[in-house]
Amino acid sequence: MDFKQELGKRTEAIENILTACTPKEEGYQKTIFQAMNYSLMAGGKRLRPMLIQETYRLFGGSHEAVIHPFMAAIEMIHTYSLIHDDLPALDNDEYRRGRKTSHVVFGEAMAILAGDALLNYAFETASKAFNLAENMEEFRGVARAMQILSAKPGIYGMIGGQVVDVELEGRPLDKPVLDFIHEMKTSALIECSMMIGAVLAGADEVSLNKVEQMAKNIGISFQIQDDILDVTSTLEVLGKQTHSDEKNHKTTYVTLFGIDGAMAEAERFSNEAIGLLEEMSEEKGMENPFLVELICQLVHREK
Ligand code: GRG
Repeated sequence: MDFKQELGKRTEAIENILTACTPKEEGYQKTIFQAMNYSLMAGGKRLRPMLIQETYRLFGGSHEAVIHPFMAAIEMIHTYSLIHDDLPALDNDEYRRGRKTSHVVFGEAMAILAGDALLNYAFETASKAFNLAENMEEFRGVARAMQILSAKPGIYGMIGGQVVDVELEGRPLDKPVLDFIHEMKTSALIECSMMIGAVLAGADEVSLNKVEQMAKNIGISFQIQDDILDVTSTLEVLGKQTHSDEKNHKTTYVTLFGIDGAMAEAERFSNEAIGLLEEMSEEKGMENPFLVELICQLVHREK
């Protein structure tokens, strides 16, 4: 398998799914559509929709049309979180995905609304999957996926983590609190993606718990690597400003353990995830070599 080529193909297919869901930029409220599309279609790795798809394939899902609304929806939720996180009241960042941030281009009020709009439109989009379900079992899977989509980005997931992150900013944190923030802020959307892929493919509860655990480890590893890149990379490569954690006086794995220590921890969490994936694959007699490689590559990514 040529991983880079496969990654390119999948990313392009996701771009097409997203494009098909974008609102037309017309009417009196045209500005909100422009602001939504500006951030949503600005590139990005498209990791979360890819994880929905690859987990669906891992569990032998065979009616991919039903996952497309969820793939678009999770990227909309992720994009809303980035728009809001970049606002002056939060990180006050000027660049994201290689472009000026939403509030710089459209003004703060419109950026707030664009984030709100993407969150709402995500559910409007995901709910279209009900119309695509071909039988009762799939319909129930869509209902379960909707529950996961509404819970994981919320107060017991991404928002919960963000609250603690904001409240404790500037104060030294210990590892348990930092892990809590990572698990909620970052892992929650990864868990959300992989669990949605699994339930839509008909995975049982035991498998779903394992998927959640695996995704938690991927998320923590992903966040540690994000914090390393904040110190070691550049605006040109990342498409966003670096040294943002230093600017915001944030404790990270890098401040706690240094770059090498953080790297070792990122690899440890990643290996834990791969171990769980291999265990599950063996038990169920299923495989997805692309997913294994994707998880491996995330720890060594450059952006
Ligand atoms: C709702 C304000 C608000 C915040 C929620 C997720 C989040 C909390 C804020 C976004 C900023 C941030 C540092 C999130 C942690 C997860 C993370 C590393 C996001 C970046 O995701 P990538 O690298 O981005 O997948 P692309 O642009 O590639 O999609």
